[in-house]
Amino acid sequence: MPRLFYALWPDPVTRAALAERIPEDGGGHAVPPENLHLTLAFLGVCEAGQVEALRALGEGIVSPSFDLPLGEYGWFERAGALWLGADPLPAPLTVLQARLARGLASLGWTIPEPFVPHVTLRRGVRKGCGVLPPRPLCWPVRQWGLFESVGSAQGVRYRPLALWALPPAGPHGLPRLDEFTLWESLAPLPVALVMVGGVHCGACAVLARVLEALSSHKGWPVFEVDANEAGALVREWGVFHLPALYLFVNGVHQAVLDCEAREPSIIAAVEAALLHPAEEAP
Ligand code: 2AM
Repeated sequence: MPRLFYALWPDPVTRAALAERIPEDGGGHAVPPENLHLTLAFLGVCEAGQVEALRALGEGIVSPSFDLPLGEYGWFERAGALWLGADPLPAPLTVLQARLARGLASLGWTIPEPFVPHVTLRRGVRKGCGVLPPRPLCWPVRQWGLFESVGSAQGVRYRPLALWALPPAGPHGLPRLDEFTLWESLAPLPVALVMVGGVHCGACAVLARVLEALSSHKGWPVFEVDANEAGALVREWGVFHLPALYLFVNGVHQAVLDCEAREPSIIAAVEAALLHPAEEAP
């Protein structure tokens, strides 16, 4: 039965920078560079039949990318783990982890709180070491995934079962889409909301916050298209006032949502639109 966890997975440059910050004389043993990661949720041993539901959960959580500053060593006494911690904690990381924990709760898992984001560098360390703080490091977090921990004669290795990209954030902090990424991003999603907004549009900022909360409560992925950038898309869709809100089902336009920027109104509009055949493409 697989032993599973969700984690942020570093790019090769960040991985090398993390490896450089493993103290040489901390006791215990260093984590092999290829294993360095940041755990979002540890699930432990699972039934093989649960993997699909866990993969689907991750697939549906679309969060924007972010930069993670890492600048402090920390130590877990019980686990004997020496780690590198995040300070300050970027809001998109808190949001991603909270959405994952809520999704897992709905599948019956309880994820211990509080979430202490950390990259373990050495294990079996008996004493919190007095090493000086490392050179600060900024991890451009662009990818996360579901992993299996596999034991071997060479020690434990982590095998990705699914990897998901974190798209760049738009002007209002939602994952950004443009004409090139729209189809690829929306196709796997049974329900997705796309706001077309503008940089200096106050009503767009308000709607973005409502969509973010709604996404977290309902599990519906939300995106934004920057009207100033995606001119071709805006013309094709005939957008004439901002913000405009669209519902997509597996990458196919389902409806324009013409409703108040309040959670209950949007939920009612989505649920009503899902009962009807798809409208013609905008
Ligand atoms: P760690 O980095 O703090 O040691 C894969 O084993 C990942 O899951 C590791 O990153 C590890 O966190 C975490 N993990 C392993 N056992 C755990 C446990 N019992 N509780 C919480 N996290 C655990």
